[in-house]
Amino acid sequence: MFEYLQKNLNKALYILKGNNKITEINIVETLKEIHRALIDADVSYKIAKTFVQKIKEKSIGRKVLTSLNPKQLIIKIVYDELVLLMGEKKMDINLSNNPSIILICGLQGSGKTSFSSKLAFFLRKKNKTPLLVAADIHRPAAIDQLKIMGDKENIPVFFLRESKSVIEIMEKSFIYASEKKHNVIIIDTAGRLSIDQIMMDEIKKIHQYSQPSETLFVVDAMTGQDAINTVQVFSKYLNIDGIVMTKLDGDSRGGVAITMSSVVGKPIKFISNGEKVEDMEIFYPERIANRILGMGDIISFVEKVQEQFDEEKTKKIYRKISKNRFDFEDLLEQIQQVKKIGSIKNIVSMIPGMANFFVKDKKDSLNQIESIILSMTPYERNHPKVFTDDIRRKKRISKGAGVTLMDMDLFLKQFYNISRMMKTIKENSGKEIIKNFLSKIINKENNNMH
Ligand SMILES: Nc1nc2c(ncn2[C@@H]2O[C@H](COP(=O)(O)OP(=O)(O)O)[C@@H](O)[C@H]2O)c(=O)[nH]1
Ligand SMILES: [Mg+2]
Repeated sequence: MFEYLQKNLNKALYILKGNNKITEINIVETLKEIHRALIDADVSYKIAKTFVQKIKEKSIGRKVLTSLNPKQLIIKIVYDELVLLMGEKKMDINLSNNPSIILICGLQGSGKTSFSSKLAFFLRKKNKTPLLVAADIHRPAAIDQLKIMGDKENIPVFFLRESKSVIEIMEKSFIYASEKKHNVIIIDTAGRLSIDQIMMDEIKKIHQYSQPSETLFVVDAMTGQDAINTVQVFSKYLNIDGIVMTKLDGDSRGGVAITMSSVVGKPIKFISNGEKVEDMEIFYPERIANRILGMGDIISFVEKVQEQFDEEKTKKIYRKISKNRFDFEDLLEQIQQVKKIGSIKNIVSMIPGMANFFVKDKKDSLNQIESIILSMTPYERNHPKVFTDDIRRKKRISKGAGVTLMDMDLFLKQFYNISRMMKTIKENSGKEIIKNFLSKIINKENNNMH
């Protein structure tokens, strides 16, 4: 979806590889490339310029911490700026009313009807009972389209084939919804080729009558900068609560998606990337920034892993962490849990680049860590510090595990880093700690690739 931007930003960041200091000189080239990557991805000139300026201000003169290299530091700065640009936090839709009425509007062909059925499908999975309402009175085929999509997923669709009054459709659909106890009503409206008076009058009438909890405006990402203009014009007439951006699977370059919310001041709430009913997701600025920077969707990955984790064991580990006693035995347990999930490669493939790493690195880092720990005595497993400055011990283990002394040192360094980090997050919940812990491990491995 954002591969294009991802590829070019990574190229830009590659310049810093191997440098151990950020200077005015080596950053200039990088910033120039970042600027170019943004423009190529259809980010407006003004935004690209400000973006690069901010990266520059934040990076020059910054001390690079010993555990980071300059490239990692810049990635972090770019990441933070991207998240800010995209609106920072994900914005939920308001579903607190019963029924919650969601009004879907947008130009013709933007994807309103498809999105309406996708949203209904999505909400039903969240235990809602949505009703789809066909309120496009201009194209008779619009009813059939919504009906076919609804029927396929067993989602009821309300329509009045003969009616030419949107108000009548509203009125009757609301009565129907209350009889059938639908707690969400999704209204699919008619679009036009461009925003005109007739369309606006009609949508305003629907809006006034239905008093929606949520008004969503659907835009086609493939229309590029025009998508931004359309939202700006529309929201002058009618206050919208959020934007749905569709067709991000097309050859859209993603720039519009990342800049939309800061330009128009309204959040993107959903994105759609295909024609199938499940091709839709909530817009999470942080996760998308992660994907764009090739760090993959680490949070989604971690959550997926976490779902499979044994709550009891998690609690136990939490207790150990809070007593500052996380040791190799615990790490081994974590690794074995991750492996228990089955095909780690499958989960790992959610992270671009990560899959590559696993294929390329035949040693398979998890197995390697596991064999290192298995080569330790129980005493050593419970006393991680015994290895500090004890080269004979380290040699013995590395021999037993069939790894080099360098691998062993790298592993110990990572482990001590993780333990140090854990101390600082003691206040968090157990879940958070495991989440952080895993993403740290994954990040580490990912960082090795850069
Ligand atoms: N590839 C792709 N096609 C989409 C997406 N959303 C909608 N479409 C297609 O775009 C066309 C117009 O969609 P439709 O929902 O009828 O738009 P409406 O006129 O706004 O109701 C249809 O052919 C859809 O299948 C998307 O995210 N990706
Ligand atoms: Mg339609």
